[in-house]
Amino acid sequence: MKTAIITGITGQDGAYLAQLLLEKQYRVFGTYRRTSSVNFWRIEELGIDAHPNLKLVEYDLTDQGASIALVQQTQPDEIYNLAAQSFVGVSFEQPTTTAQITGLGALNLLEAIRLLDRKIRFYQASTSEMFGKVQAIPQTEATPFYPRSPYGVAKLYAHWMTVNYRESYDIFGSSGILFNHESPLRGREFVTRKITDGVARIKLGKLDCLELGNLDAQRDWGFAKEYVEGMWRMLQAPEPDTFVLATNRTVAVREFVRMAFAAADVQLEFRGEGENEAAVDQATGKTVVRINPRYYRPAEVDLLIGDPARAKDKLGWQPRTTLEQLCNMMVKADLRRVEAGTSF
Ligand code: NDP
Ligand code: GDR
Repeated sequence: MKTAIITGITGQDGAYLAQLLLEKQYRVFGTYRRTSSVNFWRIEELGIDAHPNLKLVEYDLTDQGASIALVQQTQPDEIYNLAAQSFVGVSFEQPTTTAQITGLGALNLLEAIRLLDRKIRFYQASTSEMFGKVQAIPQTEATPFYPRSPYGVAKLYAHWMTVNYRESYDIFGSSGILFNHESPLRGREFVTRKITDGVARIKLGKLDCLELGNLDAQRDWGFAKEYVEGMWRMLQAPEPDTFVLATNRTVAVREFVRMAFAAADVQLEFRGEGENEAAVDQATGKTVVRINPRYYRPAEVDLLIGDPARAKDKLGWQPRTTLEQLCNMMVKADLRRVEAGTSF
């Protein structure tokens, strides 16, 4: 039986990855932070919270001693470092905290591996945000980085430390440069889930109008459940490496808005430009989306589109769910939750 540590099990990817590893008969140590109220709704929704092979461990990534103790006490074969301050918008307001968690946090685990057991395989959750102001289209493992947020800069540090520990100490450290991936378990602050949750509330009469920021940003959105499978495959490969996981399709936020409302049988018409842009329900004439500049970012990533050819070739990984299917799945889940009054 293999043993894995998943940092950030209370997050979207941590929950899906735990589900996958439990299905594969792993013993899983999932780490969560001490908070004043528990935050296990995702693993509860997946029905794995009471699984006999899942142990929840209190842990903060910023604590070096705790990182060493965690590795010493659990003796893992694999560590998946998914914990992060992962919200780009907040990273502009809390750059130091973001650097400590998202950047240095990864180093704490790499150090624990270097000091305790160099055979442990390590996955670092890197991100397309490292491409930022993109230097090539589509982006591949060879595209130069140009991060545009404190989050992107912190992730780039963690990415290079993973590569450095691979080269310096022969540690099996792999870095997955994952493009945006979404699901019904996505946090409500991220734009896709904010939109699908908003659509559900508007449809059920609980909200009049959804406020968003930059509708022109283009993202390459995939389904999170498929992306965690790619993480696992990276750690089963013969050699540690860096891989892009993406769909190779890019869509503007505005189009996702249109798609999500359509999934609830609401057809939109967009009017106006810039801060005055708004979307109107064609059937009722009501404004259901308007711009609030408070959601603009000081520096934006305008366009992301990834080429996952290397992952397909070396890992046999490829995305299967289309954005339309994903969007439908998220809207349906949010309609169910809002109706039942159980939305997180
Ligand atoms: P989430 O924001 O949903 O989850 C992040 C997790 O990190 C949560 O469990 C959170 O705990 C935990 N965490 C935050 N700070 C600490 C800390 N100091 N110590 C321990 N745990 C902490 O992210 P996702 O699941 O969406 O993403 C997983 C990883 O992949 C992240 O590193 C993210 O940056 C990266 N990534 C995500 C992509 C995406 O599109 N989803 C794309 C590319 C990379 P708590 O619940 O207590 O806040
Ligand atoms: P991103 O995701 O920054 O790409 O980071 P997010 O969903 O927050 O934003 C995507 C794009 O939508 C625009 N946008 C808005 N974003 C939010 N959150 N709220 C709004 O109201 C809004 N209106 C427009 C943003 O400006 C942006 O251009 C995510 C995170 O999961 C990271 O951790 C991960 O590394 C990257 O994806 C890949």
